[in-house]
Amino acid sequence: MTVLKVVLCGDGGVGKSTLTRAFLGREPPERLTVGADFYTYEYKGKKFLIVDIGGEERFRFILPLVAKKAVGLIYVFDLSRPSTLFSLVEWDIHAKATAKPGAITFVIGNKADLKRKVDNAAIEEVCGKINPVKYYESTALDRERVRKIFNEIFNTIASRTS
Ligand SMILES: Nc1nc2c(ncn2[C@@H]2O[C@H](COP(=O)(O)OP(=O)(O)OP(=O)(O)O)[C@@H](O)[C@H]2O)c(=O)[nH]1
Ligand SMILES: [Mg+2]
Repeated sequence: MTVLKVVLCGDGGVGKSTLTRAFLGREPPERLTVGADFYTYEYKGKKFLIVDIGGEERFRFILPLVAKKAVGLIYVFDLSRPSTLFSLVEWDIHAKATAKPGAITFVIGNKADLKRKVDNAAIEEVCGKINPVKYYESTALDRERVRKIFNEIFNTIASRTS
């Protein structure tokens, strides 16, 4: 069986691990991700390898290695920290350098429960450069919605890959 790789990217502390683990029905992470965490997930007869990268600068060297041949890229930023949105452009360039050509990309603005400091124009500008299939907003406080978003993402990836 082919394993379809999906990589979560984005700056440290934006909530990548919290969202991933909520989707998988697990407890929130106890601390920042060191290097990368790997999870397997089966859906519609397809097996996914979910790679949750540590967003800290010092782990950035891992990205081209783990993004290799990825079919899905999920970019997460923090709606209360504008710099995390703008840095997605860099994440995108480096992830797409080794991901499969045409990798299916999604952007998630997380921490919607906090005071919003990113305006829609900025999100549109960044999404214009990245060209995601869809943009979502989430908060880890609503695990049900997080699961919905991720189900939709994996459904899209599953239906567009063979
Ligand atoms: N208020 C709020 N806090 C959140 C949300 N999502 C995550 N957090 C908190 O943000 C902190 C960082 O979350 P992580 O999931 O570890 O972030 P990460 O992107 O995996 O960070 P790295 O592993 O360093 O890349 C934790 O204290 C979480 O509880 C959210 O939607 N709202
Ligand atoms: Mg993490």
